[in-house]
Amino acid sequence: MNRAWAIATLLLVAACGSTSSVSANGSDAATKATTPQNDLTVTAIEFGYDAKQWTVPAGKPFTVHFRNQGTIEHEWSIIKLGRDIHKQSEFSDDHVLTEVEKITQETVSEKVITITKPGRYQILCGLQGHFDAGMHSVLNVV
Ligand SMILES: [Cu+2]
Repeated sequence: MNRAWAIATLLLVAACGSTSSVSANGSDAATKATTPQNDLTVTAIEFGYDAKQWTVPAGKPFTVHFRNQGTIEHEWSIIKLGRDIHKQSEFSDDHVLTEVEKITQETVSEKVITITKPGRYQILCGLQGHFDAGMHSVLNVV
């Protein structure tokens, strides 16, 4: 009986071990993208962000740590639901729900944001030409 328990425990440990090794080889990023986070680190470069999507909880504050590792200014703007743009020329400040204002290279800006309404929000850099160059992602609020 004791021996059987010992084997069961070993199998459990082995199962946990294999789960974490799966995380290490890439599914961690995918999980992070779909599990609500209340602490986001976002990195910007020319011309894009380090993730295609992030997920945050609805109605609760989350903190964005916005890092610019590019060589020019960038920003992280959340677009109002239903106001997604498809090209830069459609963009105006009127589309912006809230944003981390533009920062220069090698700087970090932090902002605490609460979005009450769940949905799929477009994220973009509104600086001239950056959207058209591919600088946009998605924020899922769940
Ligand atoms: Cu930009």
